[in-house]
Amino acid sequence: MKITQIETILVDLPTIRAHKLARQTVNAQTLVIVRVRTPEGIEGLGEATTIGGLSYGEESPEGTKLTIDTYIAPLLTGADPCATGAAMALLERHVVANRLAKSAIETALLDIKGKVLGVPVSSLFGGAQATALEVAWGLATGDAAKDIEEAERALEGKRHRIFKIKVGAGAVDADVSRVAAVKAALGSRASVRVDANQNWDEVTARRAIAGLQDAGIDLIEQPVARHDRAAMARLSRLFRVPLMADEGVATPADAFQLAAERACDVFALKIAKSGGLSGAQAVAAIAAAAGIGLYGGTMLEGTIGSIASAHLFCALPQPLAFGTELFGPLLLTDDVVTERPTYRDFALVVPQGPGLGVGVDEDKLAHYRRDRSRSVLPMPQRTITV
Ligand code: MUC
Ligand code: MG
Repeated sequence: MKITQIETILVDLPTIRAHKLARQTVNAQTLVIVRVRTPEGIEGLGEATTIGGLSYGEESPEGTKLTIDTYIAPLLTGADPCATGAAMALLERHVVANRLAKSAIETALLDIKGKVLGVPVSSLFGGAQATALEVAWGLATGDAAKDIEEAERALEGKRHRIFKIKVGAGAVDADVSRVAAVKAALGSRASVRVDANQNWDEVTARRAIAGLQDAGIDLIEQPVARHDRAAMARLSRLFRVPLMADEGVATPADAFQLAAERACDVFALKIAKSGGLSGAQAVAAIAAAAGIGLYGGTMLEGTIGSIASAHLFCALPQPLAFGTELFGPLLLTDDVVTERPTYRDFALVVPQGPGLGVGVDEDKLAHYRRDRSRSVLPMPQRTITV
């Protein structure tokens, strides 16, 4: 079997509400959808998605498309799509970094391999150990009352009972009060965490974490700059509440350094950051060896990227002690797949079909692809409310 075509499509999808992070507000997500084809008619799907253009990570959606079209597609054309390790090693030799692009490609190859073997992608990583994964919701309205209202609705509908509040944009004391108000309203019915997305310096982080710990917050995500492992180490020694690295842990080498310096307690695992499922699996292995906890993170991907992550996460030998945040499909008003994911009893159900178990809805893809229309308005008659 050979790869004969690799197609990349930019897709713009609006979000259900503004999602306010420390450094950017997300009103729409741009997904790079990758379709890898073989002459036998087997197609593999992948997705590369980042947050806020170039304001969150080093790769933009447009740059990712260009990288795949110009450099990766010619390298892989003619290669065996089922030899996923060999294909990724070839990319590693010829393409430096560009991990979003590599993640989308590896996902598509694994989708083909799963379809050829008639097994779900999770089987290619040792087999699913869980059929569903607990999913947190990101509270990012920037307003305590609105956050509480959202959280109450999620609890009521058994959708989420873990909430991650975005902080770091405003004054530190106001952030702490806002988070404390949400935690006070939800009490022991929910786990409340925060993500500062690198936006505090160490002194500000010390002040914030002291207040957050007192308020009963369960996890502090990336309080300081991603490169500042020394500050992370000092902060994690100072406080009882666990510290999680997100932007600071992408590659296995990052994971090794953080583990060696014991600079955090938890890793946010993301296939996009690690250049694919195998890279994220290697990060997870380092976490297991070092006694570091795991959280299944997201780049706010749509269905394809979220389900790819779920296949790896459910197969990891070390359970995700802090759950996952694969809520991207719930934040988007619509998607380009035939079936959007099922969320029930606080968890995302991992599809059981061959490969990813996800198909493309050609009408929706035609509607949302950027080269057809620059509009990001949802298809009014077909929008699914999740
Ligand atoms: C991040 O840094 O965690 C994931 C969930 C969310 O609300 O924002 C993203 C990025
Ligand atoms: Mg984060």
